Amino acid sequence: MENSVRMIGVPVDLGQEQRGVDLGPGALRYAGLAARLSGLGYLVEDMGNLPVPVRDVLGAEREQRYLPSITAVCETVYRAGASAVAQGYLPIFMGGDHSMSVGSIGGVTDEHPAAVIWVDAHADFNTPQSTITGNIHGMALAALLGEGFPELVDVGRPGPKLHASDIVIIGLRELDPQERVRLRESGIMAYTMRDIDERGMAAVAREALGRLAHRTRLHVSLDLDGLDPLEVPGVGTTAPGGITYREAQLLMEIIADSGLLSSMDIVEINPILDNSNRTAKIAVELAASAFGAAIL
Ligand code: 6HN
Ligand code: MN
Ligand code: MN
Ligand code: MN
Repeated sequence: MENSVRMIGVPVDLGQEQRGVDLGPGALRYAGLAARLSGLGYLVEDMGNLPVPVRDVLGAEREQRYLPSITAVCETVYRAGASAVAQGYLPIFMGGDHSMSVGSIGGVTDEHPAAVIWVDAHADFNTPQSTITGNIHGMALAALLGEGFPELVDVGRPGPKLHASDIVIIGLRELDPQERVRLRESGIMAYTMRDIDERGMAAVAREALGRLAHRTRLHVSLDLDGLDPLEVPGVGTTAPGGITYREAQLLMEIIADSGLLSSMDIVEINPILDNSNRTAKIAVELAASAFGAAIL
């Protein structure tokens, strides 16, 4: 793929309730993301952060779960993603919570379709009807498939941005009851922790790529809560029993081998909940592996 990376900060925390996930882009910068990728031979350009309204001044939107502001942010993310791809860059979207992926994945598929590997403890497949929390970060993947709030479905261009066959979820272990029914009916392939435990990450990763072989571009949406919270404590919605650092490394290395990586999200890092920026440092190592860092 391209040799130029564009880092795009999206300090959005409106898709969930914990404070601190808006600090994710800074945490990734301080953990050395740009230097790590330049060390691999990429030309790295950091475009800074996209404008995101501060939650404390959005009092009136609270009861709408910040839907108008999240929609506006996702429109901006969409345009930044679409221009990055059109200009020949590999964009890395630094969240922020997972609601921003409605914009990032929409934007990178503006001209050409892409497959998506969604690394997450969760499916983010709720709709306003199925959700328990009401949090929009739990609805991002559903919106990308055309379900839920029409404002989110129509971000950037009208209608769904992905087919069920374009997506695999890896690391799944926590679903809300109605979300579970929805996911089972959707046809989306999800590799649960049981699959990883029984078959191993190498087999899961290779099969996942095989299922996405009808696409020539690959977007990785890395929600850090897909990893085990013992290893990455700096996330807001923790679920025990997650992907280990070593399994995540192997997944990213196998993704790099495919040569298909064309864009990436790194989301849900919450430095306020973290120990010494450990979660962002691990995320930087995983991004480096996805972008082709090899041990030998
Ligand atoms: N994420 N299923 C829960 C909800 O609130 O809908 C958790 C969602 C987590 C979202 O981690 O990106
Ligand atoms: Mn998520
Ligand atoms: Mn998650
Ligand atoms: Mn398809």
